Amino acid sequence: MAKIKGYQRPQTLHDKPWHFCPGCHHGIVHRLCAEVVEEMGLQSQTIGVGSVGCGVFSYNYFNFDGIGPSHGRAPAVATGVKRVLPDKLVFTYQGDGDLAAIGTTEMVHSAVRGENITIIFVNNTLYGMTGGQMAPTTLMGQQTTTTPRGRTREQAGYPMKVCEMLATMDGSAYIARTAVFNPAQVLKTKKAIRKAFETQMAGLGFSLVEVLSACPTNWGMNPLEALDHVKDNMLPVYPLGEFKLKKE
Ligand SMILES: Cc1ncc(C[n+]2csc(CCOP(=O)(O)OP(=O)(O)O)c2C)c(N)n1
Repeated sequence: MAKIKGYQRPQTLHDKPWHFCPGCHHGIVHRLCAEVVEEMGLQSQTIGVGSVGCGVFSYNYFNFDGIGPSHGRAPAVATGVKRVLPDKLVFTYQGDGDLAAIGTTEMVHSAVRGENITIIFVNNTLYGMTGGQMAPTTLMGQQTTTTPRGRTREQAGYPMKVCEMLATMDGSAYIARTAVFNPAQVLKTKKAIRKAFETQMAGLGFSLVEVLSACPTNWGMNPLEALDHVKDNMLPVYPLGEFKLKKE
């Protein structure tokens, strides 16, 4: 009788339990990055650049080389690493506070320069690690610890749409937004991460995959309610899809 092959932890992930809250999507996104690195045969060639936020311990989980930069500076650090070691796969792993607030300059200008790096951008619409403050990506009306009555236009303007913005830049080669609220979306996210890494290894330029993610703890929801929140409230503001696909 044929044996069913069950899920196995990739060699690119250490055998350690996650520190993430129940229902958090960081663990899924970590696993997908690790699986793609393994499937592309790049374990010994990969350098992950972490961030400050709930993804800060990525170097504890990824079983390949990694660097921990200061808050928001991951694309600048990745730029330096990639320029010195152009044959490596270099990717950053960043939250929306890290990428779209404190690190806006690094994110925008690495795309403007067309740096041949990849950004994995986990958008949970707030600062998770520090207790749920508003980020540029917070939805209109969303309650956070710094917008207890909901985000308003007068106080904080509108949600920042990173993919739409970066897709306009000549230096960007692959830009996609995905989600992980069901198995089909998880597989699409994995494909997008693979395309981004392939884009980099083909030397085509800057790539970014934004993954819409749940933060049940800071949203004040249980994990199932948080999945619905991604579908019902985040998708209308942050539509999924490929925004840029440079072939050569
Ligand atoms: C220079 C600096 N400023 C502020 C902080 C505090 N800080 C740590 S994590 C964080 C927010 C991270 O949020 P995000 O990037 O959205 O990631 P998440 O935790 O939601 O995954 C902040 C402001 C810091 N560590 N360093």
